[in-house]
Amino acid sequence: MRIEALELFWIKMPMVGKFTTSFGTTQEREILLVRANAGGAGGWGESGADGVPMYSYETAATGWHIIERFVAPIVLAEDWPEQGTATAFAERFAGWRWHPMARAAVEEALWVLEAERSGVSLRSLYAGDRPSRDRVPVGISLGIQDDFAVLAGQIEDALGQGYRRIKLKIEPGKDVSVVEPVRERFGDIPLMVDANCGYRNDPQALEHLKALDRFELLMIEQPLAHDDIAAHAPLQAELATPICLDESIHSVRHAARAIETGACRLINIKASRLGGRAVALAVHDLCAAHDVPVWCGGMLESGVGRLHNIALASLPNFQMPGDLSASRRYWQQDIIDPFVEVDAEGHVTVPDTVGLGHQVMIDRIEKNLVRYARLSG
Ligand code: OSB
Ligand code: MG
Repeated sequence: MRIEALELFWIKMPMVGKFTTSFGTTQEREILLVRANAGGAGGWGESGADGVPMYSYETAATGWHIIERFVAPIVLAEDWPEQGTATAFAERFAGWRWHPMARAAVEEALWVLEAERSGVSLRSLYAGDRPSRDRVPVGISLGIQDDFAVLAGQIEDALGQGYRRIKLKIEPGKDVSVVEPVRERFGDIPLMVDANCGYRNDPQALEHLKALDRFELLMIEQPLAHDDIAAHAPLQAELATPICLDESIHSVRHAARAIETGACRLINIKASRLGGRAVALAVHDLCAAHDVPVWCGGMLESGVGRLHNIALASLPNFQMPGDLSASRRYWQQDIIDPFVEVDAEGHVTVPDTVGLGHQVMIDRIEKNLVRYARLSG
């Protein structure tokens, strides 16, 4: 099979509210979407990268460059198997060390294209011969707030909407002072924190994080440097609270090393960070074999990336609620129809219709378009 064209859509969408982490604030999200076309069918994928390199060195612009110059020429020149297109792509590019988000966006598009052409759901392709679920529990990720009353209002709303777990962003100086009043006000809710590497230069990281143990959090996500898995092992040995790694895990090898050395007890899976569903699945399976639960992280995705995350999170070792919020949590008008909704029990439904499962609204993409290209052989 030949891929006739790869279309790139670089969009910029305002967020309904600003989102602050220890690495910066996002108010407007730049997103790179890819559509892969063959034989009248099209499949959509999304790069998790933003317009600014903060979480990752990748941006919408670097993704554009890598795909246009290096990935598309190969994708458009080669003959791909009709079944297993996306797997063949992942294998073809597995030796590329970097730019995982650019590769993941193309891989995602090929998964949906393959689902469309085979008349099956994305979920069934992602699951393969593994069992998968019809609905998955969701948590919400809340940014750093200066005003506790604002944060408390957001938590109250989220619990009212059914969210199964609350994640609070923290940084040195905004940890116990945030978690303590939340525990006092909301009691025993499922609660966790994410430091986004914020304690990497804190000489008192251990003391500061140990002070969180008494709040019985589900986990502390990525306290130390992204490039220092090893530093998390002695920290985990001292903490009662499980450490979950996000930014540090870019490969199956990283996951294996983190588990072996006791650097964490949980892993956050983002297919974008890992370079696609193929690696995400391998990390999922490795963790399952070691009894390490995983959960699905998010990158403030549009509906396209959100639906990919939801399909992935239907796999069995995604044992904890994922960052898979409703479309309206981030977007006034998401680019999919219908929007992703969270039900009263805090679940999102995993579509089982053909392809991505929701319609991608090209008029909404065009309204937010920064740059477009159609690359063909
Ligand atoms: O660390 O999980 C993170 C958003 C952008 C970059 C990194 C992270 C996040 C989130 C939000 O926590 C997750 C989401 O709801 O998409
Ligand atoms: Mg995180």
